[in-house]
Amino acid sequence: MRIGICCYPSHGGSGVVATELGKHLADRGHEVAFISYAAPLRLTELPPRVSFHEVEIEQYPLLKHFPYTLALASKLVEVVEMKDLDLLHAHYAIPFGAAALLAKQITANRDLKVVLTLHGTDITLVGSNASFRPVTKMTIEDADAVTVVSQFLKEETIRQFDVQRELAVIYNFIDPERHELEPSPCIPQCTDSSQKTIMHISNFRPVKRIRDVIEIFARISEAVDSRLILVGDGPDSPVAREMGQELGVLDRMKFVGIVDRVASLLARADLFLLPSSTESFGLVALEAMASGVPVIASDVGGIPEVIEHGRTGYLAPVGDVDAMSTYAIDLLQNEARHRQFGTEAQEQARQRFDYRLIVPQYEQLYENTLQN
Ligand code: GMT
Repeated sequence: MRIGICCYPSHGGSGVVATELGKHLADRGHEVAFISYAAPLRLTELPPRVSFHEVEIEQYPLLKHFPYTLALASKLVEVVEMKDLDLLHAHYAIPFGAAALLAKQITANRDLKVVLTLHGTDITLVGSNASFRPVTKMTIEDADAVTVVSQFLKEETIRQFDVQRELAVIYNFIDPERHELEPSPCIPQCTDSSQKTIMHISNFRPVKRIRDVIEIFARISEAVDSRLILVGDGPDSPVAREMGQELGVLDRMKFVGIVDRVASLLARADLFLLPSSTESFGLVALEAMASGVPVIASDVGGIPEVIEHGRTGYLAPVGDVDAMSTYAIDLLQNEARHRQFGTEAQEQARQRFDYRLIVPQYEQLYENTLQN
């Protein structure tokens, strides 16, 4: 098949899933064209059968806000025709799903199919915003096939948009071999092996509840000699610093910034924190599990479909930093249980979310869609 993929190129989960999916599809013999305003973070090289097409953004004095969706749709048309694409797979409803449908209309002489994957905030936050709602709903209804990354997101999409159509649940995935790496040498503080390493990876948006991450860490560090490694960057990065200063733990916090390959960092972690206010799946939690790291997370959204409470990590209500820190300390102080959780987490990640199980589900969906 010849497949066009459009996604956010930044370090968000939707871009990671889209990029890894495209690379695996190319490995399996398909032609894959990525279309975005920058090369996706995890597309560090162009493997065979993979191409990248940049949407150029030019500023005109007349246009206060550059109409990116239209520029993207035009680029999609160009790539569809140049590469003779069979389908476009849009990751995130806004603006990719809408732009892909526009490209389909423009190339009506072809039988181009549009597959849309909803990742979470495109439904729970952005898509349900009144300024996008009708477009999001139309995008979900008019795509040739729609996938969602969890059962939770399926129910939430039906609830919020009252859509009648089929939504296929296809989970996020990992490549187990990637998680057998040597620990990264890029965290010098981690060489002190007596200290426990707590890790958080995100885009530091309010939905990640960075304050809770620091609060939980402050409580852990009162009971256990530990450090907090923060990976990623975003609007709430300064909040993390302020809170660390306020709670007197800033000297035990290390900001690593944006990293394209997180597996070698996770290999250094003893515990992963994900206290988000909503999370449709929680790809980073799955990546932590694949590295054998137990996760303490909010009992919200699709997270319980990934983390098994009391076996691969612990879940607590959103904002319950008391419970989350008690669970964290309990695990860190009980070596046998910690080891057992880590082993179970790694096994479950491999048994349920290996890319070899998940990528064929997308392939099958593409084939069914093209046949219809
Ligand atoms: O988590 C983020 O803030 C990034 C966001 C995105 O769209 O890039 O991630 C969403 O998609 C991921 C991949 O499907 C999911 O694993 C994340 O749970 C989801 N984030 C939220 O729902 C907050």
